Parts: sequence; structure tokens; C-alpha cells
Amino acid sequence: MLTIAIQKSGRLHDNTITLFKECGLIFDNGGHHRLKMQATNFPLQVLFLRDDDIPECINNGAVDAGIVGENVYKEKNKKLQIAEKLGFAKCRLSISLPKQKSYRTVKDLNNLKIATSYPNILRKYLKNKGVKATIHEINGSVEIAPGIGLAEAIFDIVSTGSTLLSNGLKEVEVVMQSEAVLVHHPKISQKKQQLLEKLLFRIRAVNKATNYKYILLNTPNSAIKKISDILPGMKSPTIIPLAEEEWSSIHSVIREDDFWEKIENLKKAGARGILVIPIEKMIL
Ligand code: PRT
Ligand code: ZN
Repeated sequence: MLTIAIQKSGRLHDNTITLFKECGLIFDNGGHHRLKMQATNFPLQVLFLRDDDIPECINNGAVDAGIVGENVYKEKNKKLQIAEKLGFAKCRLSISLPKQKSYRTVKDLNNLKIATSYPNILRKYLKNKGVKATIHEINGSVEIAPGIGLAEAIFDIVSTGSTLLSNGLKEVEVVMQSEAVLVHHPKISQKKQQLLEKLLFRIRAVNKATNYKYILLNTPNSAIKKISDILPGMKSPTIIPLAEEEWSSIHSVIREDDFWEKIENLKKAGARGILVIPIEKMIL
């Protein structure tokens, strides 16, 4: 059986459970204060841990794999492999200063005291940039450190930036981008590797689907070429004649990212009756 550690509660928990469900996994109900749960339709056991403990649990073989933020994976610096980036819990790790402080280059960080919960990532970054600063390690509420005179700068997770703003801080250096990742021990048995591959196949199908939409539209035949060029689709668009002469229906797949731009261009090219539908799974 494959064992995967996930966050017990917090920002990664709900998305991870949703992802497992979308992969078709059904779990026994371990109760509210559960430590683990087992899939009833896949040889998989899920352990609930604090995210900080997950890399070491994989490293020492207590579990085979886990889902954590890249920030935690990098900070813990264990010999693990990233199997897949999962696309949720996106954030960045940045250095921020009180907003009234002038800042031009990374050298302005020399001799500052920087508070963080990520000392290892910060140390590497500063060394790389040739900056000599003091790292002050604290757990939680890093953003208040400059205000109470504990440090002159902070290195912490930023998402919308509103925490920085409300604490009178400004982001001056983005050190890394992060998202949830599935990591695993570099040496797992062949049987477990196969199970992991099977699970990854499902995860990829689910994640691909959320990045794409299915699109149907009607077009005068004279505009088919123009519209097909806007819609490359997975291979090439499906074109079906309509009952009304000289009109066709085009079916294709478009990326979520450039969705609005594509829709505008399609309308300009003559498309009518555009329907956009979510895709549940996508296997190429
Ligand atoms: O209890 P446990 O140790 O398991 O959880 P935790 O408290 O350590 O972690 P949790 O649940 O807060 O976050 C888990 C992971 O989510 C992190 O390791 C990141 O990979 C990711 N993530 C994504 C975030 C954020 N976005 C985020 N915004 N983690 C924390 N924040 C915090 C940040 O610390 C700061 O205080 O939100 C604030 C900044 O947010 P904005 O939107 O104001 O910029
Ligand atoms: Zn944590």
C-alpha cells in the first residue's frame, strides 16, 4: 500500500482532499480527530501531519510521499523528489522592509536583521547575493517583527500582499515562487512506484482539466478557417454542419489563461452562440 502524508489542517488541507476526491478516491470515515484514513477503492493510506513534519517523515521512510508547499520542501532540504506541481496554494517568499526605508539594490540588506521562519532558504539566497545580514528565526507573526523592534526586515510568505500593507511593509525582493507539490522518497519499491504513477496519472488528468474549458460555438461556414485558427484545440477542432445551411458548429478546448481574449477574438471573427463548459477529466 502507498502511504501519503498531507497537512492535518491549514491552507493545504482542503485543496488536497478535493484533489483526491476528483481523482476518484473514496475514503473510510476516520472521524473528526483522525490521524489517518484509508482509501476504499485504491491501495492508499493518508496520514495527517503538520506540513513542517512531512519532509522528514518521507525522508526517514515513515511515509512514501507527501503534499507540501515548495517553500517547506526547500526549507527542510531533504533528499526528496518532486513528482508533480499541483497548482494550488500559490504564493511567493519575499524580503520586505518598512515602507519608509529607501531601497535600491539587494546590497541595501547588508547589516540588517531579518526575521523569518525560513532561515535556510534565506541564508542560501543572501550567500548567493554576497549580502551579510543577521537572520533572526521566529515562528509565526513574522510581519510584526519590524514594528516591535525585533528586526529591520522580514522574509516571509506573500500572497495578496495585504498583510504587508497593513503592517506598513513593502516587498523589495522576491526570492522564490511556491505552490503545493507532491514529493516522494527517491527510493521506493517498484510496486509503490507503480501505485504512485497510477495516482499521478489521475492527478494530471484532473489538473489538466481545470486548466482548460470545452467550447462550442456556431459560425457561418465562411468564417470557419478564421475561427479554427483562433482555436487550436487538442488536435484540431471538430466541425459539424448545422441544419441551417451555410452554418456549422465548432467544438474545441481552450486554456483558462487566455479565455477572455480568445472569446473576444472569436466574436469578432463571427462566432455566435458560444457555450463554455468545464471539463471534468482530460487525458491526452
Ligand atoms: O499547522 P501547519 O504547520 O501544518 O500549517 P502552517 O500554519 O505552517 O501553514 P499554513 O496552513 O498557513 O500554510 C500552508 C502552506 O500554504 C504554506 O507553507 C504555503 O506553501 C502556502 N500558502 C499560500 C500560504 C499562503 N498562501 C499565505 N498567504 N501560507 C501562508 N500564508 C500567510 C503568510 O504567512 C502571511 O502571514 O498569509 C500571510 C500573507 O498573505 P497575504 O495574502 O496577506 O499576502
Ligand atoms: Zn507549518
